[in-house]
Amino acid sequence: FALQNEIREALLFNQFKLYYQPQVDRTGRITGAEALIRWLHPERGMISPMDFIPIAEESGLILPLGNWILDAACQQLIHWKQNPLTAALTLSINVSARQFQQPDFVTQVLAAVTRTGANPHQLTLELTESILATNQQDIITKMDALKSHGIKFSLDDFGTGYSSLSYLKRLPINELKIDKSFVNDILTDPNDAAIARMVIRLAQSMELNVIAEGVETQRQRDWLEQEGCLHYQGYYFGKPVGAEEFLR
Ligand code: G
Ligand code: G
Ligand code: MN
Ligand code: NA
Repeated sequence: FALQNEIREALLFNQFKLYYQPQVDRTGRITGAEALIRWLHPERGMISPMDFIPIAEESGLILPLGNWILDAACQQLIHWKQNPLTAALTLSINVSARQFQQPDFVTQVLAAVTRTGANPHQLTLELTESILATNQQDIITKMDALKSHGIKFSLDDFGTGYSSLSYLKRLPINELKIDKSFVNDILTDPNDAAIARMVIRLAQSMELNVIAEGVETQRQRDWLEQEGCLHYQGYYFGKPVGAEEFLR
């Protein structure tokens, strides 16, 4: 309960900040970023989302927090618009299952877009396979509604959770994200290599974009390129950083 109250206060006192991790294409050019939230606590320093997102989800605070994230991300797109170097970047934001399951989720996302004037075509929502456990028609209806405004969807941590391949085919998804747990050992673990290869082939045959996360070395990147994965995210290209450092 203590942490719950602190999250509430942190929202009130503006202690959250979005960090941005670059996403690059095969030429190394930055095409976009993933927004990753940080809590800049006045006494405890920087707190990882792994330590507060689960509590925010349990307590329902993920709803106001999720709206704050949507707003902050859209505002960042507006900032980027003012600089030719960043004007065309896309921004991926993580959406919790609980947030997505709200009846007014579509309304909330579109409200943030309208309020800020952000271009919805530059916005990607990262969903995890955990959302797939709920009512299929409800998910498809929501995704279609947002898609009709130009918003895209990426399936995060792909391969780590619950997913039926036949179901995947019915969802209006644009991108699969190869989980970093597979990328980590692609060069040494034949099983991880096989899974990564399978995700790439699946994306290719379903005409989906595929991006590998957690790329830490040139050799991992080269292996992925050779297998046909042409978009990457990971420490090798850049860690998540504040907006000022991201611009630099
Ligand atoms: O950078 P990293 O340590 O940021 O993130 C840890 C975990 O927290 C990841 O699983 C990530 O998906 C999650 N996370 C980071 N930022 C957000 C966010 O803005 N919203 C949600 N729902 N989860 C986030
Ligand atoms: O949203 P998701 O669960 O995919 O969150 C991505 C997580 O991976 C974040 O915690 C982010 O900081 C982390 N991350 C990003 N790039 C790398 C990397 O190259 N190596 C490792 N170990 N973690 C990474
Ligand atoms: Mn993510
Ligand atoms: Na992931």
